[in-house]
This record gives sequence, structure tokens and C-alpha cells, in this order.
Amino acid sequence: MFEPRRIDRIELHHVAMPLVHPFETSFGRQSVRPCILVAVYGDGLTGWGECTVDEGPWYAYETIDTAWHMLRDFLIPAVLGKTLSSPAEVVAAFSAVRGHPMARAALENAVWDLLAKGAGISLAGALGGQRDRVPVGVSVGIEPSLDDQLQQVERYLAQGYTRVKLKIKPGWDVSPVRAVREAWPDLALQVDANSAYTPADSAVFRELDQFDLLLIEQPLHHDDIVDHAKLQAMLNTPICLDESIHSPEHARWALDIDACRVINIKVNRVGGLTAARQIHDLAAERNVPVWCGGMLETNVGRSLNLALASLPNFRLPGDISASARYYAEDLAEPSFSLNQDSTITVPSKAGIGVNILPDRLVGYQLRHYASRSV
Ligand code: OSB
Ligand code: MG
Repeated sequence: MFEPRRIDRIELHHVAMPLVHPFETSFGRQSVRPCILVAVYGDGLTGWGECTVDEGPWYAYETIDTAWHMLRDFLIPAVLGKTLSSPAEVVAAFSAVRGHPMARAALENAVWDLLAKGAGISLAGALGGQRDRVPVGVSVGIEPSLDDQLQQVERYLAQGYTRVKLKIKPGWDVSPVRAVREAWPDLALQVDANSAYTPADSAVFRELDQFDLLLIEQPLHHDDIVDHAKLQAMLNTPICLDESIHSPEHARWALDIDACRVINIKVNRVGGLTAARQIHDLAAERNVPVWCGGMLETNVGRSLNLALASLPNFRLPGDISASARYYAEDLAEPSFSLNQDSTITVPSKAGIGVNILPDRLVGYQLRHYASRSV
């Protein structure tokens, strides 16, 4: 499918993007979202990937600085100067590196973009995607009061979103869910605890089980599957794992013991598009639905998420909201808007289908690294 392309330079851009509205989860409140953009240069074309790391190890153990170190000192040297004809060769080149999925994903995904651009095909086409628009929802952060939360939900519903995810944490769970459920009895609603609970909290989940939720995302420990299996056995609502699934192996282990009945696929968390597609395929074989999670991406990561979510077993709406839900201006264009049917259109231009705006990139940039040119 792809033509061989020699990787002659790789650059890293650490950027910080101000969010239009602070985003609070059980692990903290954020008004600025950092990320590392990876640019892979090969025979006159450039591929881009986004590393969705935070400043600190809150959602995952990786940070901006660990990813920078892994990319600069191990991952870039493993592919620089090589002639690549498939992303699988990048996966193989990284096989000696343990862990650090977000760092690996950003560089592998940039190579997917480069090779798809070289072949003149969209990333969705390269992956085998089958839809030209994908259903999406919105992830609503924890708000200072129930009134603020209801207002946020109302605002997003007015914009056309038909699926809402509420962030929960101990002390902010049953009452916000009840308030939203009472206000909108038919809304497609789900919750995400980001690992804030322990097995001793099962009473909270039995109560949440009454609200006809689509799923309960990552209630327990970030590395656990065993306690999730025990909790799943007590509930009718499907448990969805996010943080606990770091690879196709983790997905298989979790499904084998019925630790979850839905998987949130985040391409960075699982180490790249190759692994993300493997998890998608495994879940499809077992008739388990998946959906595409988000990490407050710029348009670089968002376009890639849309391509991934065009695969057929992405059967629940993704956390892929319109660009304007996140940033007043993005560093790549075109921006994504919500269609009237709560979908977003999958980019059809070659590669990820968005262009970096160099002035914006420089404007949001905190740090830059360029490898040797070879
Ligand atoms: O757990 O899904 C999560 C954002 C940052 C870190 C973790 C999560 C999230 C979201 C945002 O829920 C989803 C989005 O990008 O819209
Ligand atoms: Mg989550």
C-alpha cells in the first residue's frame, strides 16, 4: 500500500494550548493543555503525530519530560535514516523499548501520516475505515456546583451533542448524575471516574447502576483488571476500561476475565495506531464494542482519532468534540465542527488531512528539538 520513504530528519515541538474552559477530572483541574508534536521528514514530505502527555504523571506515568527523553534519546535514533515502507517497521524498531506508549505512539503515528501522504490516501483509508462521519459526544468536566454542571450540559446539548460523559469523583457522583438524569431522562449518558474509587465503594456503583448509563468508565485502580471483574459481576451497567488497557495483551486479559464489556481506545495510551487497530479487531471478534477516547487533542490528534473511529467496531460515540470545544484557535487547520446529527466528518485528504500553521506553532511553542539531518 505504501511506497518506501527515507526518514531524513525528526523534530519535536513542546507546545502549551490554553483551553476555552478549565477541564477538571478526579485527578485535577487544568486550564492549559501541553503536548508534544512530532514532525517526521522524509523525501520532501512531513508527517505529524501528537503525544498527549501532561506536565505530570496524573492520568498516566508518562510526562512531557519523560516522553521528550524517550523520543530524543531512544525512539528517534531507532528510525532516523531508515527507509520505511510500513508502520509495522516502526513497531518492530521500537520493540526493545519497554513501556512509554505515548512517546512511541506519537512517532509511529507521524510515520502513518507520512506514508499515507506519500501514497496519496487518507489515514482512514489506510486503516480500513468504513465511515465518512462518526458519532461523537462531549466529556463534561467536574464543575464547582450542580448548577454550573447543568448549565454546561445544557450548552452542549444546544450545540447538538446527543451523548454526554460526566466526570465523577468521591463526593461528586450520585448527585450530579441524578440531576442530569432528572433533567434529561432520555439522554445518552455515561460517567468516568479516572480511577478514583476502591472496591470498598461498590455501594456508589450500585446506586449509579440505577440511572440507565451507557457505561461506567475506569472506576477503580489505574492498573487493575481483577477488582474491575469483581465489580462488573455486581452491575448491569457495562464497565469500560480506559487507564487499565495499555496494549492488545491487556485488552485480551481484561476481556478473558470479564473485567469490562466496553473498551475506550486511546491511540496514545495503547502505543500507536497499529496496537489501537489490533485492540479494535480483537474486541470485534468477541463482539465487544469500542469507542474512541480523547485527551483534549489539537486538530493533529483529533483528525487521527476521527480516522481511527471510522473503523466498524467503534460502535459508541467518541470523545471527539468540535475543535471549538477545546481551543479558541488551533495550530492546525481546517478545524472540525459538529454536524447536525452529532457526528463529525472524517477527513478525506491525504494523511491526517490537516495542515500545521507555522506561525501558530511557534506562538504556542515552549521548546523545540531537531535531530541531525541524515
Ligand atoms: O479519562 O477520558 C479521560 C481528558 C484528559 C485525560 C483523560 C480523559 C480526558 C477526557 C477528555 O475525558 C475527552 C476529550 O478529549 O474530549
Ligand atoms: Mg477516561
